[in-house]
Amino acid sequence: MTVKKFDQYFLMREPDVVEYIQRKYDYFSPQAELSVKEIGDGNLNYVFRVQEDGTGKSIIVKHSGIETRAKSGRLINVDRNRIEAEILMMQEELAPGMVPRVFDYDTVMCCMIMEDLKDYEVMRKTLLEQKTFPFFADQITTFLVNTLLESTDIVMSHKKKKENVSRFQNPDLCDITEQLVYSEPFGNFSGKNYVVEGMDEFVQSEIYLDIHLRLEVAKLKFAFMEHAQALLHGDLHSGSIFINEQQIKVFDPEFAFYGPMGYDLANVIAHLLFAKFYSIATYDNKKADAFQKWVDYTVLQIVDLFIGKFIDRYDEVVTDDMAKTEGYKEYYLNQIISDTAGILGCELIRRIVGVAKVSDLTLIENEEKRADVERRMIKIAKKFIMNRDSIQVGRDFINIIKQFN
Ligand code: SR1
Ligand code: MG
Repeated sequence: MTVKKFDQYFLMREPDVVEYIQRKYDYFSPQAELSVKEIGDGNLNYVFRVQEDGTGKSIIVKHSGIETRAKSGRLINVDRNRIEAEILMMQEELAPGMVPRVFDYDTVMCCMIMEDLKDYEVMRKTLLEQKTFPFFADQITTFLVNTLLESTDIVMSHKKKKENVSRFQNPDLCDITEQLVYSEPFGNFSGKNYVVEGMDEFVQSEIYLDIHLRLEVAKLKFAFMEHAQALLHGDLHSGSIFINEQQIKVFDPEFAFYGPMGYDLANVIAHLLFAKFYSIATYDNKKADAFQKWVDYTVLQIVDLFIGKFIDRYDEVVTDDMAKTEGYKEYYLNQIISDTAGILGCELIRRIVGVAKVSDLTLIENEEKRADVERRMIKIAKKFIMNRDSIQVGRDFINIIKQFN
């Protein structure tokens, strides 16, 4: 029996993708003149835009390799593509219009065919251009509360929730997070961490030799691994959000799995702070000043709107009798905010010292200024980790951040 092309997995290049789309799907007429471009800028996958030249009609093909793009030698299960497609479809139900539409996914070729969001930009890029978005805090908190709370034992049938925990096991991508967020940045165990000149001693004394910090991060690491609280996006940084003046579209949930809710909230806040400190290191003008104030206000709003919406939604959707006990909702929420503060600290530190940097830092041209803001962010991060149990509302976050402005 002959195996036809696309009946067996291989890593596709641009010409294969056009052939694949025309052979497998009917989005375009058979005569359509199609062009294709690989536009992905992430660490893991290939993202192809296929466009009909005459009409401009286009779709996205997201394709997973068995190895990371960077050819790191790290093999990652291509099942992440299935997880991602299923999560996006579930999130569309819970937060309508806030994720890209998925048309299909192919478990053989490890591809997802999805809406092309040409009217949107990746949020990280817009933030580096000092653009502000007045509705962002409201939009992202709706997304977070709706997608997270509904997936918990508070709301779901406990049997169904346990099935979901199994269905969304994501061991390879969780392993990346366990190593790159919760281990390597605090001990440099593989010797791969690196920092800009002038940072070595500071990182040694403030991070690697700080045994109190390491203990708190160890607690956070095992909470991440053991606390199957909610179905997380799992990598909700500003590069996973498309944005324009009207709307956000959260994408790229390939790290999704059941973990502590604060993980997603923390990522959103951490990457706003990276943009703020990029601005501090790069510009000295009124626009930058306004941008930095907007970031602070947005962080404050995100925490407080999350709390408000969570409290309201909890009462609407709670099904478990014991979870209705007076005081339990507040107890549960306090834990989420404390987790958020601790994970926020880990995310800040890991992007500064670890291998997965962010362009908000690498694009700072003046190395002295970069080192200066990185030291300040490390100080902020440590405060969040060490004091997380007393951090409860938006103002508590801002009070720490403002100490190092
Ligand atoms: C090898 S992947 C490195 C990082 O990129 C992803 O976006 C995740 O944040 C991961 O930690
Ligand atoms: Mg990603």
